Amino acid sequence: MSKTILITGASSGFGKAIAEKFAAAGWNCIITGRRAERLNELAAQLSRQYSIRVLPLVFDVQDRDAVATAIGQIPADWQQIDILVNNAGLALGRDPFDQASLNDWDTMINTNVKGLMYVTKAVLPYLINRQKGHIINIGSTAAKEVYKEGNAYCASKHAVDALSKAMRIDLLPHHIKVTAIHPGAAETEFSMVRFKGDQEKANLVYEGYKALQAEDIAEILFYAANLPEHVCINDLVVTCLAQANSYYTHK
Ligand code: NDP
Ligand code: 8X3
Repeated sequence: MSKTILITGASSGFGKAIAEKFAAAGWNCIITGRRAERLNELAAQLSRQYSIRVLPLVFDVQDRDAVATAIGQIPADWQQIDILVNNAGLALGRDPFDQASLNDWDTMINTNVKGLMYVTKAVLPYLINRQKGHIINIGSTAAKEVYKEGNAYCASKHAVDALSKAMRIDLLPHHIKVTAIHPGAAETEFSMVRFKGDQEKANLVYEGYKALQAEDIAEILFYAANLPEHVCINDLVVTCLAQANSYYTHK
């Protein structure tokens, strides 16, 4: 029987590449995000190309009620979820602590931390009911190191690191695996979002070296998701060859 993966933030970047990778391997996909048109297009493409089922769900992970409703009302024949990928997230701005915007801070914390918690809480009854499942959280190298002007983004990803550890402990009795994958710089829409549409600033982030690509993360996640039942990768930091950590990139 086909397996099912639920991926948040599947309208671009890592999430989209993860959906493509799993769909190609015959998995049914629940894809979520705020941009309905992109999700519907992806759903149509994947179901046509790979003869799998795709369920697009449009909601903002920051909206607690919308999350509970969308996930709580998943049709019965979609409730056998094998993997949840908590990927939806963003950085907004790169400003010194004293100059950063409170709105940006709120959005990052509400999306990267609270959104991840809301989605996980909503999906867990389906996993607990089956006494199995795998939660894969997308952290960041920013979950491990705090860099200049990274303040709230780094804090939000440190929280993802802590929450992954907490889930791993508390969900032990339910046989649920918890994996945190922490990518370094990756060429997605991430920097366009961070720099609020400033293409020049976004391009600079990836100039002079070969950054990670979304497909690299999809490949790694697919590997982590397909290990034997008793094996769980807990924590994985992944950078491109040119990057050692948050501070050193050879350009
Ligand atoms: P993208 O901007 O390409 O994708 C982000 C995804 O998150 C989109 O699908 C977006 O969908 C979704 N999203 C953002 N906010 C919300 C929200 N409030 N509700 C629902 N969905 C939301 O960036 P990446 O693919 O790079 O980012 C994915 C994750 O990887 C993030 O958590 C990011 O922090 C993390 N990461 C990224 C790295 C990088 O360098 N690119 C490195 C390390 C970690 P929509 O806009 O349709 O809602
Ligand atoms: C994204 C990578 O270095 O911009 O999480 O924090 S970085």
